[in-house]
Amino acid sequence: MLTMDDIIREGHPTLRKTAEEVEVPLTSENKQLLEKMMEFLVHSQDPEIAEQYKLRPGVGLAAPQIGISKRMVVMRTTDQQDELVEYAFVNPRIVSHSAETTYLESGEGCLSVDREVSGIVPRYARIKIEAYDLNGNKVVKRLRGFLAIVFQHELDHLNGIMFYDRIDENDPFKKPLPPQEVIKRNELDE
Ligand code: FHF
Ligand code: ZN
Repeated sequence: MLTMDDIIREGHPTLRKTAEEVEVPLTSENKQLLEKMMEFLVHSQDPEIAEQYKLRPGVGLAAPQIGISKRMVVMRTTDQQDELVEYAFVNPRIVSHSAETTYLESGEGCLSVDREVSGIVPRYARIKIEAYDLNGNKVVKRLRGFLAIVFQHELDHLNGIMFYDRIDENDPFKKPLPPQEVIKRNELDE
């Protein structure tokens, strides 16, 4: 099983690389890897197993975080109807997104970051994604809310981006402008 010892931490060069596209359908090796990644999330969310192995509870994991520079991610959390959602995505991408942005009130954390980094991490509020699943089937989904945020955090790992790269360094708590608040030029200025 995967434990925290398998997770590489910030400073490791693999976290800054662009991960490689994965061949679809998956080789049995890549399929097993995704299954092992999902098993880590299950274990990390089980209070007894997490305590026993000192796992940090995680809702997502990207292959580069275990030192494997491949475009594969897993997510496990509940949706807005409180239903359990488990996704394993290969070569995931965002095909379209809202202009509106959102962020987690409490900020983000990362299994590869052993410190608190506070600040607003702006994310698209709604995304349409394409990916392949474990069986090599193409999946198209629309995500919103926490699921959309987790997906974008995982996709960033495939592109060498850490969540704190997206925090405004001069004003970490600056709220992103909603699109409906684009500032209009005063008509009296004409
Ligand atoms: C987490 N944990 O899973 C964080 C870290 C926004 O790339 O968010 O680094 F367990 C993946 C309910 C709510 C229950 C939150 C994406 C965060 C992804 C993993 N935990 C949670 C929960 C959590 C990272 N990661 C703090 C470990
Ligand atoms: Zn992370």
